[in-house]
Amino acid sequence: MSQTDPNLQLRATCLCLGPPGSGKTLLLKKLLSSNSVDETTTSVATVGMDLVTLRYQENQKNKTIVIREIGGLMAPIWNRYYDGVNRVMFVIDTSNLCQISAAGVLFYTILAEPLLQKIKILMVLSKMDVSYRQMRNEALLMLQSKRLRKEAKQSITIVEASAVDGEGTEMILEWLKNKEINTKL
Ligand SMILES: Nc1nc2c(ncn2[C@@H]2O[C@H](COP(=O)(O)OP(=O)(O)OP(=O)(O)O)[C@@H](O)[C@H]2O)c(=O)[nH]1
Ligand SMILES: [Mg+2]
Repeated sequence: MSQTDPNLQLRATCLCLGPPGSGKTLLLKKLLSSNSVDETTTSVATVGMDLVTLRYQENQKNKTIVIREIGGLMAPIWNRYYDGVNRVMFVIDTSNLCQISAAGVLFYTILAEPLLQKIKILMVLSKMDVSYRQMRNEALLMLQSKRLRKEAKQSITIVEASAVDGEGTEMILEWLKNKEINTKL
């Protein structure tokens, strides 16, 4: 029930962003098909962008969500794709604390972007299968997540996830479908 369709480019209203190697491609693959990813699955850096189309049924209607992943190395030109966007999934690798401040800078840039003041943001703490709680707490502290959630204009939801064991994927799908989700973070 899923496919990547280059003709749907203009309708991508959700962006998937985050530093290089933070786990965007693998997570999107997992969202498309939970059986397609396990610990042996590998991915290559996204040069340019990828489109992912999620299809599902709700109240007997067919619905489609198009997500555009733009590779972390493309961060200087992410802003070319902000027009018409109403959601951003921002993926941060919590197992790599060396990258947290770079992730923070990119995240703040998104929060400050005039075109993105009214969007919903999902901060995805990825690779939880190789991270652990203390690292996650450190990451949230370094990102000043509590303050951000209080002060940012955007609604920010935080979720822990793993493309390898599937943690958090249900919540991400619910968020994409615009359902309220309750997270402990
Ligand atoms: N253990 C573990 N490894 C992961 C997970 N997600 C991604 N990886 C690994 O992390 C590396 C980078 O993953 P990608 O999904 O390609 O990262 P990306 O964010 O798409 O990177 P760019 O496209 O370069 O911006 C790969 O070697 C993946 O196998 C995860 O949840 N757990
Ligand atoms: Mg990628």
